[in-house]
Amino acid sequence: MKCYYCNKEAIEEAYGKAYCEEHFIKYFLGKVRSVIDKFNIRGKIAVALSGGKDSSACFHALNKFKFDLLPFHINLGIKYYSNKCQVEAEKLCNLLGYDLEVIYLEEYGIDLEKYEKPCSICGTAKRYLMNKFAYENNCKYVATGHNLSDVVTFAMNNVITGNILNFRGNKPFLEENLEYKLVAKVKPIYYLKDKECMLYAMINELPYAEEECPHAENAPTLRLKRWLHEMETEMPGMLLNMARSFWRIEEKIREEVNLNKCIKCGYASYGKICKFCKLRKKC
Ligand code: Q46
Ligand code: ZN
Ligand code: ZN
Repeated sequence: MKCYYCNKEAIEEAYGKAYCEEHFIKYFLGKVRSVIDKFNIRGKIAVALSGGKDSSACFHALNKFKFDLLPFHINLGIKYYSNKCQVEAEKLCNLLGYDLEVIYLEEYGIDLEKYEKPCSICGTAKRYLMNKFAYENNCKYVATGHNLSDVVTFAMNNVITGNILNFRGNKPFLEENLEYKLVAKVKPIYYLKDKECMLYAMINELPYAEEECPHAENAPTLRLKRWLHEMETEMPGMLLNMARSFWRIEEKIREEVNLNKCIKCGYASYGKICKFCKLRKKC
């Protein structure tokens, strides 16, 4: 198959067009640019690097657009896995000429290994620490490497588990609310699928950890994601339509949410004490 834009051999197909390596990179960066332009992203961005392919691709793409970037990594303290992730995030920063700031979850008295089902604890802690880091470092935004596949899988999982009122993270951009110390959140690779992020990382030879978190093994969300990708192959554009639908639902629900300030830490909370402070041993 030939590239839609030139005569070279195509390496990937997206939405009915085939792309050679060069034009695939342009397609990828174009999708990132569309988020930047749509939400008028300007200013300092804290970039969360998990060590995985998606956040590596996200950081590399943002760096191409010459933003003022502050990369950071949250070391989750998960045996054999977290240190490997940190090493890969450090390698990427060295390659692109940045210093990596590292936050250790352990320093907050939280040990994920103690929980039978650590993922929701992990999610709460990551969301809290990302925002705190960006806020304390005067960043206007925090950027994460959530892609289209992740967003739709996460939303579908919320639907499946009946967690619809906790519906969030479906939009590529969430405004700041500085009264509650909430920094704006942006997902620059929102319009790109898992496979496309992997391809971008491979073409650019970006360091990333290939290992999955041990807690992700056998997670129903992995099977759900595989199923969604199979459906996407049969119905191209399905993931994007689903993401847009979830995005609209979230906008409707958000209007009804009341925020408070956590009485312990002063950051945003739905109750008197935020979930993160409840998790911490010493507060
Ligand atoms: S939530 Fe769960 Fe992931 Fe945290 S404990 Fe591992 S699998 S890393 S995205
Ligand atoms: Zn081409
Ligand atoms: Zn708190």
